[in-house]
Amino acid sequence: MKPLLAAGLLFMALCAPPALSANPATLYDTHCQACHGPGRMGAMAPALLPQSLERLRPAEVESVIRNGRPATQMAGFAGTLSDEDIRALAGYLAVPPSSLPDWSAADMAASYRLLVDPARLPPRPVHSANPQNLFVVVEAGDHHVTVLDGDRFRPVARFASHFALHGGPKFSPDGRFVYFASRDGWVTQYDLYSLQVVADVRVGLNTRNLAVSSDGRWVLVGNTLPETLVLLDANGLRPVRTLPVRDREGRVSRVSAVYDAPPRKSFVVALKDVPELWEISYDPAAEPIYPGYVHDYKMGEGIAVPGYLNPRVTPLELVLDDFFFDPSYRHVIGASREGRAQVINLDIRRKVAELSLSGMPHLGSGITFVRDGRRYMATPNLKGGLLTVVDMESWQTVKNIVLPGAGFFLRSHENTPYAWADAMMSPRKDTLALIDKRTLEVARTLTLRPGKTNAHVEFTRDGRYALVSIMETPGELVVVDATTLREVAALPMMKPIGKYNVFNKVTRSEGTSH
Ligand code: DHE
Repeated sequence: MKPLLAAGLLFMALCAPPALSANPATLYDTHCQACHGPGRMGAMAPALLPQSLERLRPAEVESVIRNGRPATQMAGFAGTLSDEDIRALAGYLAVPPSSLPDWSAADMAASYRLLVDPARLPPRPVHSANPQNLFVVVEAGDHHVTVLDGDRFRPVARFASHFALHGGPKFSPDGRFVYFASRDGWVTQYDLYSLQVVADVRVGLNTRNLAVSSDGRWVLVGNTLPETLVLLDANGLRPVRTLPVRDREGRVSRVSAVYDAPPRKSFVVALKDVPELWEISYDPAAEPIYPGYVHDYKMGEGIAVPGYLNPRVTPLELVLDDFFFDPSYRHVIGASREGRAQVINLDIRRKVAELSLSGMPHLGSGITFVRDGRRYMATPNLKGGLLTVVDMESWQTVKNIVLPGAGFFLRSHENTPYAWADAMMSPRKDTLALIDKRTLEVARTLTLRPGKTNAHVEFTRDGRYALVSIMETPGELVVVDATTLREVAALPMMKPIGKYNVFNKVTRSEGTSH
């Protein structure tokens, strides 16, 4: 090239206006839609709506677009998109779409997959592990689930799950089936006898959690987008009914949490945006008319009795972010994340006490235990680094136990004197505290893998071993003798989050979440 021409081209390049960033909606359609779906509603990859991304900081969203996500199919776009485009795309994803996304009965039906006819499932397990001492381990690192033999600590099966399972998977009363919910609204039924997925359905765009009825007939799923409760047939997951979540004035609300209350034969539902607590009876003999307010939902065919599969409402002063039952299931202990907590009697349907729980209680991880003949509950705190212990008769706080740091989860078992708490939200994320349930003191601390997140404990059915997640990618599942605290096994896993023992769950051990 002639020197003059080269200089001219260089001059033109230097003077040219910077490349304009493309329209972010067009960028989305070109680069993201194939995996993340039209309208950002999710397809083979997760939904990219603000509700789905609220746990990520804007800088993290940019970083994922730029660099991709390890161990997933999300590739980095650093070589394809300019910095401005990446910033514009991240900004676009943070804004709700112009038309409100919905998830209709037709969308649900279109997503439904029955992979095996429940009538053709084998009558007995196809594996040799004790079906009552299996663990289900959720691995968030590469979105898989491991089924683990709880006697031999060996994997029995491993399968790909939907993106971002959240909350505890729930079991059928006999422990044969396990049900998972993903943050993106997918619900999966898995058979622990034949080790296969039975059915799969997307019930919403953003889901809170699910509960399974104690008679094994129903699965109730609480959504935050759209604001609905979806009732599924537990045997094959066919959608039965969608309840819009609205209060008496018609204001819509996201669901905070739904749990099963076995002795009451009902689901109890806390709402995030309106101060109401709902109880939905699945007892066919439920009283047809409840005193007080009953939503009139014009039930579907064959469900004419308003008391059956129909919400009855307890009006509250405060919304509830999460809750916990007492062992009789007559009381709900509910808290807003700001730490205002209340005890609600489900029979007389009103608040009977207030609790002082400072910080940000995480009641879903609460446990109960008996000490000197009295029952106590203990709940971790997402802020403060305190474990609050409450007397369940007087509803007084008896102690705030200082932990190494703020944590998420608490676990114990009838056969161990210790409750194990993590400090995963703090700089001491590698430290577990073992609280003596007799003295309410931290008896000792335990660090299995220094510098790594040591969190979420679950016991074998006999309480002899504690299984701890090393929540890293790659991470490990470490098995510890609950008496000697010696490590007895370690299994490589991809960021194991929660693990759930069939027996402890179906028998509703006092030391585990329900
Ligand atoms: Fe969870 C359970 C709410 C963030 C892992 N979490 C629950 C439950 C609720 C809840 C209401 C009980 C439902 C159930 O088990 O059926 N979680 C919330 C939040 O409000 C919060 C703080 C913010 C949010 O993003 O929703 C939150 N949770 C997280 C996480 O960041 C965790 C650590 C990692 C993740 O996978 O998202 C997390 N939550 C868990 C786990 C359980 C859970 C592992 C089940 C615990 C159990 O042992 O039963």
